Amino acid sequence: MIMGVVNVTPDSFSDGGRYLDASVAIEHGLELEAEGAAILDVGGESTRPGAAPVPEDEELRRVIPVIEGLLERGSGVRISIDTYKSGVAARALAAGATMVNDVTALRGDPEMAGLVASAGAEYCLMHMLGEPRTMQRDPHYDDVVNDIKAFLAERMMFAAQAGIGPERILLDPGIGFGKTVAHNLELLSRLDEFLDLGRPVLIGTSRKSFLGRLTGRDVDDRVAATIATCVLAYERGARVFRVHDVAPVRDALTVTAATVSAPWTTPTSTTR
Ligand code: HH2
Repeated sequence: MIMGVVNVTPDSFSDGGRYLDASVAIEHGLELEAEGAAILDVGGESTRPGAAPVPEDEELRRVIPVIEGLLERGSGVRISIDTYKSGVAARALAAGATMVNDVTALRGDPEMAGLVASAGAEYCLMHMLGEPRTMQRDPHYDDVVNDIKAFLAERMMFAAQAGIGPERILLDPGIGFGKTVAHNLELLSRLDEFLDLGRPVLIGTSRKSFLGRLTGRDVDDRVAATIATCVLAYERGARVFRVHDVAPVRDALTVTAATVSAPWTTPTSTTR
């Protein structure tokens, strides 16, 4: 399943300012849907290291018209709201979103767990070390995979106690959120270990800076690098892919999925 990113922000690290206008963001979301996104993740606040916090009323002003507009224009896919604020999540769910993507894993707002529980929403539980302002300052783990697995397991228990059953949870190790390049690579390489937690794994590598560090490419030129990580993550068991470039990732994952899942069938005849 591909989750297409719809950032309604002036300052997101890769597409800040491009979709700040609601009508442009709606068009963009519909385009990602036509390219094969099964989920649209609408966000009104950047989480990049050092990003400025956005007041709730401004975040609402950015995201609610986009969610409403997508549905008015006939969007038929799931809509996820990328926020840690319960007030924003509540309005987004009322407007038609069905999933909350909260990078604080229920630690950012004490009202979030109760809201998600009572709304019956799906919930993406992501690992982040510290907070966006400081997370990239010398992050340390004893064992990056085991530490993050323990964190996600604890957060799943917390969610369950609040009434969010495990069947509604997606797990995300949080690529780039308080991680060095080496941490990100180890997480990808050992991604299959997260399957022990019994929930689908979501991965967000799209255009991220570790890909720039490895390839020397600017943020707009990291599609090939993003595809490499998605293909590898699929092979290691990830099933939800949060990306900006839906069409090329979809092609790559279609071929990957057809290749790794026996029995092999041929959708259309091919001669070479
Ligand atoms: N990455 C970003 C934002 N939200 N959510 C999840 N679950 N997983 C991620 O890896 C993830 C996320 C960062 O990407 P982007 O939205 O493009 O940038 P910004 O935070 O600057 O808006």
